[in-house]
Amino acid sequence: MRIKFALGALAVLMAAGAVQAQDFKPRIVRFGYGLVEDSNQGRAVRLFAKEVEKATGGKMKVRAIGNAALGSDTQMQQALIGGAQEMMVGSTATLVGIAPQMALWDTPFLINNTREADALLDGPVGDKVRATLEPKGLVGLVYWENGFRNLTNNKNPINRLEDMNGIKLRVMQNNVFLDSFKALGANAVPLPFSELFTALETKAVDGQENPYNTVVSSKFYEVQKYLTVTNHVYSPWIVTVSKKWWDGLSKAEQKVLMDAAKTARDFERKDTRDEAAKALADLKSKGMQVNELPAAEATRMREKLTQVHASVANAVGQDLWKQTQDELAKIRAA
Ligand code: TK8
Repeated sequence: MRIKFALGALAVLMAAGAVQAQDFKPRIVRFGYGLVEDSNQGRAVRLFAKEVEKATGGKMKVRAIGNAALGSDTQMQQALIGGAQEMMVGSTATLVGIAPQMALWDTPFLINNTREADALLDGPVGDKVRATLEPKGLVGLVYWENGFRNLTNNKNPINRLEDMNGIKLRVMQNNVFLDSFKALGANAVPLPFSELFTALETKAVDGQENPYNTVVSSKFYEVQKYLTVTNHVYSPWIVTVSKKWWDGLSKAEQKVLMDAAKTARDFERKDTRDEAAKALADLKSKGMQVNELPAAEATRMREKLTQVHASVANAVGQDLWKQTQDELAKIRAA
């Protein structure tokens, strides 16, 4: 009885072993990201790494490399396309030059809350935008949360729209962001994220805009005095894979990466939201002066920013724009 069981178990193990040996090759995955290790991005990449190693019995090893040590978002994107790096997570905004439909996610005030964000990004619209990367040499696996963006600066508190006048504001390297902040009267300067802290520290720029989490993890509170709650846009991150490398993987390996990216996504969104809920109090205690815009001024800002909607619709195509509005209406009614 005992021997029979042991033999049976052995046969099962051998069969599983045979499948595994064939499906998973020893591989090193260089996975780059822009934020520091102690950030929502870093924590999620480390979870992803663990999941992949577990699922492949240690065959696939993920090297999580943060702090833009492999380059800025745009440099890493090019490395993925060329096949010099396997994976990354970063902004969708810097992908617009490669896949114009990504500009959809830069639309100010498109998404009102995280429920809408998850449903839109994980639904047919998110899938359609993601798919536009493949012909460009990138495979977009899933969206993670960067978050709702808010303004910080070192010049003066923003209480009225006019307070934006002449503020030298770093924006992501993307026309929608450039146009949006020009429309608000700021002097918008596109810069890679990896150069941002130094630019703020040396006062090459006066301000920037990013979710609370990043203001905390990147220690922008050390070099920025004022924070204005604007929630002007919800930014996703996207986990991407070099298509050159992806195409050489077995179906089982591809599935492991996709599953791990999803598990890490669910963890990351919760982690980001928990952290964001505490971040404002944290930033105040670190000495930042925080203000909410008076409602009338928020409306004025919103009106200025929604002026860029027509050009986003043009850039991404009217069909996709309409599908997005329809999808959002459905999500809001649900
Ligand atoms: C990190 C960036 C960052 C983004 C930005 O590499 O550039 O401001 O919000 O999260 O992707």
